[in-house]
Amino acid sequence: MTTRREFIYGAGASILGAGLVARSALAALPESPSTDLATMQPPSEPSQGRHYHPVVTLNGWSLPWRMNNGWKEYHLTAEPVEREFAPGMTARLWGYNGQSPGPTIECVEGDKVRIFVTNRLPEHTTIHWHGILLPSGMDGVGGLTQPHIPPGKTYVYEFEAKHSGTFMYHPHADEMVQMAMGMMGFFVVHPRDPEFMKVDRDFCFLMSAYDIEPGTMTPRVNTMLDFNLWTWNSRVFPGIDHLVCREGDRVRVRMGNLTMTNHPIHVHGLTFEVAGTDGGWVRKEARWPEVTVDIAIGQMRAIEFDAVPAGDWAMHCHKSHHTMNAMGHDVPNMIGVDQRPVAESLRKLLPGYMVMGERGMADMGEMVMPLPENTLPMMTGTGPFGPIEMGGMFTVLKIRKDQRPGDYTDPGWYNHPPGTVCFEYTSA
Ligand SMILES: [Cu+2]
Repeated sequence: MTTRREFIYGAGASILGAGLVARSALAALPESPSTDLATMQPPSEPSQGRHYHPVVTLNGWSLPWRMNNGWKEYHLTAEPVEREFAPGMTARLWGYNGQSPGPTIECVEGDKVRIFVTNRLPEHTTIHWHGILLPSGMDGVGGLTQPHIPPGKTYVYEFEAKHSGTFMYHPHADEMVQMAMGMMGFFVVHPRDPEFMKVDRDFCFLMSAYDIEPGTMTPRVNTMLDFNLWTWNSRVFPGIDHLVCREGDRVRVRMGNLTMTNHPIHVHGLTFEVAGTDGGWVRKEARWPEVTVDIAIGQMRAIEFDAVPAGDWAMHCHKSHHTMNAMGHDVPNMIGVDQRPVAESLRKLLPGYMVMGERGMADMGEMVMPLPENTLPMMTGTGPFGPIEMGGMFTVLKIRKDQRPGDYTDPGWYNHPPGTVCFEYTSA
């Protein structure tokens, strides 16, 4: 993908610069690149148009664009996709350009943006540009501000990106189904002055939730609240990218919530400020320090912090049911129940039957038990000290002294200085 993106950005710059493109080619639709990868693509500096510092989409990528007579042109294709939630589980979703969420769209304040939307779904759709100030007729509400885009058709949205900030896109057509199927994406408008609120690393992800019965691949779309997979960019722990930083970096994390409940996002090891909301940037004197920010349904928040000190710091939703995977929801509460007599008789019928949960559920973090195909353990992941016992909306903020600027590769687990790890008490 990286090569492809560089090719598209680079080719656009050189060919347009040389004035060699025929009018007919410019009148044609821009390419609608696609990927089947769920791995983070490194940020790609723009080679044309106003300069900006690109964002990094966890387990995702940004949509290439081309310049056409002063317009930035993008091409989204709404279509059925397959998304790996974590190794061992893949879902059949609807998304854009090969993935759910769709690619991040990046532009600069003042840019004139033209977005072609091709519908390859079995039903009609639209795209609403959530939070962006634009003409009413470009707002993407099917029936209210435009006719729906029928299957097989391409519609065009045109607007000027008037203010910088953190936005999202999603359908406003059969919304319950299309959002439950994973149709959404991030939209970042960078400030006109690249030095304004400049950061060293600028991460983004969208929260979405799915109800996928273990052993199946397609979400149940009528579920209102009882989802069993809580995702960041349609990924669950341990499949979510780590946020890798160099010690001392100024870091921004942009988050949007398109689930049906709020998510208190908690970061260990440091304090942060809410630097941006749905409506724009928060003035320095109006911010206060936090370690948890609650992100309500439909909201976006951009938090900022100095990446200090070095370590492996958990970052997760603080609703503990949102840091578990699908297996957890139908397990009866057995805490304090002596199951041994029952287990004895059950083993006669089911050899190998295991007693679970009578001393809590931590056993499940290390238990190797047969799972239905295409599902994930409820509590999973292994760290340097043993099972991490998490799932869902959990990842690790990795701050390292020797991480190179701009390097997002995983540095491995933190090497704790001697004497800084908690230890067992022995009377000796
Ligand atoms: Cu949550």
